[in-house]
Amino acid sequence: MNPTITAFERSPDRGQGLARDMPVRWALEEVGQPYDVRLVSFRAMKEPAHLARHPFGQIPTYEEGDLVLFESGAIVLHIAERHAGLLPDDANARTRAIMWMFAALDTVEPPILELTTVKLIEGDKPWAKERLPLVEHRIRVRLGGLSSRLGDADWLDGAFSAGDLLMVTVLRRLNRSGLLGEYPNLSAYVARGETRPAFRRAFDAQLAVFAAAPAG
Ligand code: GTB
Repeated sequence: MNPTITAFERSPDRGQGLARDMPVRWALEEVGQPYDVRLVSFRAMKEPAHLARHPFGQIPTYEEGDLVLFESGAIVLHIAERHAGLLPDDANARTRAIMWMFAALDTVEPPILELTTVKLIEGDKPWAKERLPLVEHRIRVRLGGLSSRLGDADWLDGAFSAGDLLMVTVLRRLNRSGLLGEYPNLSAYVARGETRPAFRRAFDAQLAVFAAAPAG
């Protein structure tokens, strides 16, 4: 039986692939695992049936038999551990790939999420203009470190891994900010991820959901 994931019935990103079902879809596509999708509205996410799967009433969730998971990073790790293709066989290299998964979500993403907050949620606050450069500086510090480490390599540590999948997912949030363009190797890294056939299939699938959603 295919696993079932949940995704927005109508994603606020209008199909840009920025919602967190995207890394889960991408991981499933990379390993060739077909999946089903249950679409949920913002209201349904806060109802008991969904809260039983996700204590915070969010997407994505992942159901596979008796196993119910939330947290996109944990779901990607589960997929990577159960299938070949997203984690190296060598034990040390495998641990390093998992380290990069944490680095993406724990170290690189937080200031990037702050940028969304300051622009979209706090944009009308009198202090937002002053806060923006501080947040951008914190992002540049992270991008600088990542850019130096990546150098002219294709991927973070040898072959493409779940670490790259999450890092590219996180960096894509900067696509419209102009910040990524200051680091040509990181722009190329994201583009490399986005041209993977599995990424394209995942992206097209979530875009098709948005395209089919009633206008709102
Ligand atoms: N840490 C959790 C994970 O990685 O799974 C975070 C899950 C999460 O933030 N889910 C969001 C959600 O369900 C959707 S992805 N929000 C509804 C709620 O909390 O009520 C976050 C997201 C939302 C919108 C955009 N966008 O419009 O660009 C991008 C990302």
